[in-house]
Amino acid sequence: MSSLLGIFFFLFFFLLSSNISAKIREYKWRVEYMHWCPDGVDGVVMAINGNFPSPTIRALVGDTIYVHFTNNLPTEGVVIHWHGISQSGTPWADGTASISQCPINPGETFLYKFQVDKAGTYFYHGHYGMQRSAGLYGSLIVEDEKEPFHYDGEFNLLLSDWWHKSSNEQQIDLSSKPFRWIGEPQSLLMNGRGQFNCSLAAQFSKLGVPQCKLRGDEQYAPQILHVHPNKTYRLRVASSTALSSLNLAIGGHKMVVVEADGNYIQPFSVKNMDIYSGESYSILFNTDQDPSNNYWISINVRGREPKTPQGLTILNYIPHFASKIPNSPPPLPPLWNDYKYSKAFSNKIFGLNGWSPKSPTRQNRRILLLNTQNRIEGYIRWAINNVSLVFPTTPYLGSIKYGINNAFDTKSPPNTFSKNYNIMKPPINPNSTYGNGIYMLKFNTTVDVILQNANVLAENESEIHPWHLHGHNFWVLGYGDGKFVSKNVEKFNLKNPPLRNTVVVFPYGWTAVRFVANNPGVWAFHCHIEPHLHLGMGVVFAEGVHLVKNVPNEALTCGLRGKMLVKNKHK
Ligand SMILES: *[C@@H]1O[C@H](CO)[C@@H](O)[C@H](O)[C@H]1NC(C)=O
Ligand SMILES: *[C@@H]1O[C@H](CO)[C@@H](O)[C@H](O)[C@H]1NC(C)=O
Ligand SMILES: *[C@@H]1O[C@H](CO)[C@@H](O)[C@H](O)[C@H]1NC(C)=O
Ligand SMILES: *[C@@H]1O[C@H](CO)[C@@H](O)[C@H](O)[C@H]1NC(C)=O
Ligand SMILES: *[C@@H]1O[C@H](CO)[C@@H](O)[C@H](O)[C@H]1NC(C)=O
Ligand SMILES: *[C@@H]1O[C@H](CO)[C@@H](O)[C@H](O)[C@H]1NC(C)=O
Ligand SMILES: [Cu+2]
Repeated sequence: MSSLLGIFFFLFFFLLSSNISAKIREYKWRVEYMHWCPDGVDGVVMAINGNFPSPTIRALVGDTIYVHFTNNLPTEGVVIHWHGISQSGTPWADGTASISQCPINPGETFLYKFQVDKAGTYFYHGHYGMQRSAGLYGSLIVEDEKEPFHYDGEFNLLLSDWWHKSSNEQQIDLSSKPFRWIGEPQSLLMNGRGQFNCSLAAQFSKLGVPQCKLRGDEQYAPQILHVHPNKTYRLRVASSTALSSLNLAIGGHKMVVVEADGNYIQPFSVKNMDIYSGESYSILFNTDQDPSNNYWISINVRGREPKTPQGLTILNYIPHFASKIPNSPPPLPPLWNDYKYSKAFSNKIFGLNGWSPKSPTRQNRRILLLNTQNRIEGYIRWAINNVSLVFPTTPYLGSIKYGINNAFDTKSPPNTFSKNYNIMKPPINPNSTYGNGIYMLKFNTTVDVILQNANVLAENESEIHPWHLHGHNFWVLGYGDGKFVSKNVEKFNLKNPPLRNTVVVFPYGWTAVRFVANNPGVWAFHCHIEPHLHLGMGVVFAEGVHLVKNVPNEALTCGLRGKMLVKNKHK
């Protein structure tokens, strides 16, 4: 019923204004738990209006999105983050619990209202606890009539990883003493569909896994991509994985990468590509291969020793038979720990001249953020400059805007880490603490952040961390190996750095980004690996909060702000 209403609203507004002026696109959504079978094993997912993954929003640049979001989860709060949307003027709609709003209580409806001011491939997802891992994600696509490339048709793949253990249990495992790691995912999903106990490519495998049927209406049956020969297609791809870094390939077809995180980039051609959690890309491919054959589309785990079967679906040329296994094995992915390969891919991405704003030539402030894995009171945590982020009960946006005292630690976390820290060796680090202090950025200033990777608690191990910034894009100025030193600045790319909202930090390496603090609000900057954020791997920036206007009361009525409103009522 609600999804029908959604379609009705959509058609209504679509027909109402057939000119190019911006539209309102209105949706009525309810989120609930639902039995589902994402990979051949029955489980429970978080679904919106009965859909897993959640419904796709398609809009035109400049449109305003209204989502009447009802929480039908029996006992948990919920929020939705619109990943990659600037939320300029609507920081309360960013959908981050404890930062931009209060969790929406069971039974309540919250209205998300925001403008999509930039074309691109985006997605949305839960941002409270580990609700993204529970399957709360969907695609958000913003179109523009003017683009720097041409294509005849398009597809959309939302990538994710899936565990058979519930996200609630995973969350408890991670917060336990002794620590219990969640392990590698059972399957990789494309648009919510994967195969756990069978393989589409069984005939090419020596592992003796059973062959999956290709025809069927199973909930986990792969979505086959049907193409016409001699055309150009756009493949939109976004990664909502909880843990996995991925490599994507289309057997027999070259891919030209043209968009990253909603920003046009200088096109470059590859035979496979890396995609980290929180990133999105558009690639173009030509259907120039033998149309009588079918081709694999595959995703493989990178950066962690793979214990998860590759995710597969099929590219089929119309009018040939779709349910036919390709006649050769799936494309061979790069070795999981071939970081040189991954770095080469990241270093091919440049901003497209004339299509994205230029980076300011100098910064006003540089913040160095060292990530370490620590033990705090026997619990395993991640810390940034010795502070492991724990969210306060009163959302920062409310406590800052309304000047509420004691809502969070007003002392700013450290701007840097000690020069003699050995990133190759995890020192005993008794100084790490839980904290909820934030970085106050002077409005309109240019900020550089250097993300510094280091060893984890185990010897000789360092992990990939894709960092995502809310409310802004940043320019990626460069990557390097080892410890960042000030002369690395000389090698920053100020000519054509790509603009993005998510960037990877390679093992034992650093990554430098630059952004302008010109979006009034409070914004998370964090590792997009869900268990890492849960264990404290993030920071919070605030800028120009006094300029924030028109915050709906229901966004921030909880914690100390809730008490304040009750008190005023009784006066
Ligand atoms: C494997 O998948 C089949 C359906 O194809 C199902 O009947 C069976 O129960 C599954 N086995 C396991 C161990 O999940
Ligand atoms: C596609 O283009 C090739 C080369 O131009 C041509 O030989 C072929 O017949 C075309 N195929 C179709 C189905 O149009
Ligand atoms: C902890 O930090 C404080 C202040 O930064 C410093 O004085 C102290 O030496 C540190 N302790 C250790 C064990 O490094
Ligand atoms: C973090 O803790 C270590 C050791 O406990 C200390 O040497 C270092 O100075 C601390 N760093 C910061 C930024 O406080
Ligand atoms: C912020 O910077 C922009 C560009 O330099 C300028 O136009 C604007 O007036 C500034 N706003 C404030 C409030 O300083
Ligand atoms: C870690 O690396 C060092 C230097 O390469 C080596 O000597 C040591 O054995 C390694 N430790 C482990 C546990 O692999
Ligand atoms: Cu991480």
